[in-house]
Amino acid sequence: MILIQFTGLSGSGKTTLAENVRQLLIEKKYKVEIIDGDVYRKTICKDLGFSKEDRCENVRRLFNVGRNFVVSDTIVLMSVINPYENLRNELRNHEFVRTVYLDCSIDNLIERDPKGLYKKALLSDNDPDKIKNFTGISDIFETPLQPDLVLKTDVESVPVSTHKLYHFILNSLPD
Ligand code: GGZ
Repeated sequence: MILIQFTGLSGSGKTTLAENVRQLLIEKKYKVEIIDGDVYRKTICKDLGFSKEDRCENVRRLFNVGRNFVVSDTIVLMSVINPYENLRNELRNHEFVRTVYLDCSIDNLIERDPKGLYKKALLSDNDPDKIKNFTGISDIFETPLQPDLVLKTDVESVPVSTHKLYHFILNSLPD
């Protein structure tokens, strides 16, 4: 089966699109597993923070979880920020991996900010509530140079992005 490595900033729609597409695929009787960074950071990745080293370790651990599902005939949706081009390329070397970039402008993310994380990332340095090393604000997100699919989640609606992703996955499945 295949593993979709999402890449995109916090709030760009990774979780929403993964859940929508999972539902559609389940209706078609496919086995689907969502591996969400935010969820696994509370379990097997709870020792990890947001340094470059920890983010890479996080993505590698989740990928190893994912590949075990791939061999058992499951479509894996790996929903993580996944900010580094080198590491994304390392994963791309596996023929069962596809890269989907959720492209959303930082202005739009700051405006939406459903969890209030951007607001906290933008606080002044001496504020105790400030989130440091926040991707897109005070930490790097390297624009993917060779994604297999780009979804412009700030200009297209959730149903449109869901539809595109769903058909992309169906077309990517092995015979
Ligand atoms: C980025 C952070 C940070 C910092 C906490 N930078 O949108 P969310 O809230 O629910 O999911 C984000 C999650 C990022 O974890 P990932 O495992 O996807 O990141 S990575 O691939 O870079 O390892 C966000 C929240 O954690 N969060 N602090 N500093 N996002």
